[in-house]
Amino acid sequence: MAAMRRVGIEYRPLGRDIVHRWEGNPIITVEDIPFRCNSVFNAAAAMYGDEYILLLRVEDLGGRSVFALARGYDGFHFNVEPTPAMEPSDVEPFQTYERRGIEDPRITEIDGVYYIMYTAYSQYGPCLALAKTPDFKTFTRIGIISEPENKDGALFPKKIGGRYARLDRPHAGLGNIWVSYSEDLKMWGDSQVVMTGIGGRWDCDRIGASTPPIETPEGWLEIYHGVKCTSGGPVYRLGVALLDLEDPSKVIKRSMTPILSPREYYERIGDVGNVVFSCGAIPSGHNGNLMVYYGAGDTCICVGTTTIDELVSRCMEACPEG
Ligand code: BMA
Repeated sequence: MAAMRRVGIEYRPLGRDIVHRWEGNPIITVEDIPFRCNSVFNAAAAMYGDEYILLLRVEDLGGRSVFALARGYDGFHFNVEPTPAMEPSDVEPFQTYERRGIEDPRITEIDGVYYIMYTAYSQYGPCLALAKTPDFKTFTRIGIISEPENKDGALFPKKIGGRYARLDRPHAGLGNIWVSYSEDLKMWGDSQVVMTGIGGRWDCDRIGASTPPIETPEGWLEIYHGVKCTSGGPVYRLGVALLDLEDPSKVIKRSMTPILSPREYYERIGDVGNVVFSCGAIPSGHNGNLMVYYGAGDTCICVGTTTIDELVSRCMEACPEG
């Protein structure tokens, strides 16, 4: 019988997820945001010195998203700054392409610069955009770096073959993960498909990069999200794959089963129910622990822990199509 735990007066199974929810979840809700807003979800994550940084997607009361900064020292407790760190720009060309908000940031550090790849949303559809900060105090935009439709951009933490590399997801309808390269972070190309969802499985309808890739001796470890459309609506889960270090268009292995699925009430119920969606994970300590931050139900932020070894071993499952 599955492990049981007491929640109110009910007992419910803990489930068998590979990412272990923190019992204090959710860690950030709308009550923790110092300004009025609708919801908070899908945070980028990074270490800055000994500070844990989360860049939160906060949806304002009108439905447009901005980014707010949260700081903490243990990875579980955070204080959110009083005003947004980034809002849709009033400077062109960003103004035109961010008119409907900025969404789903991912942070990657390269040589002391923290790059923030995010979705710029406008009436023209979602595009990828890039900004940078040296200190999480000042933020400078670099460019709108894709045509629509593209989202789920995640920059690799080092150059590959002398060029910057990113995972992205062109063509929302098809929803596959691609890799693209750039000499200067502004002009991107040489794009190749990396992974597609697998028919009939948990990720069959759409997939996209979630966290920026993590380098391991076995390959780039990528936590990605997969969508299965059901008669009750889409279900968003997290999975994991290992990509070739020299040529990340090659999938070495991927897990056939999710590492995290919506089960708890805060994942099942929200503005969009049945969603766990990560934009950032932080390796913690020297024993391969990984803090996985994720938005739940498009309404709050949660954290789960796992280890890099555990995720890598999940990728060693047989993968007939991968
Ligand atoms: C995706 C993105 C995410 C969101 C998810 C579930 O397309 O827009 O920001 O969390 O849908 O609604």
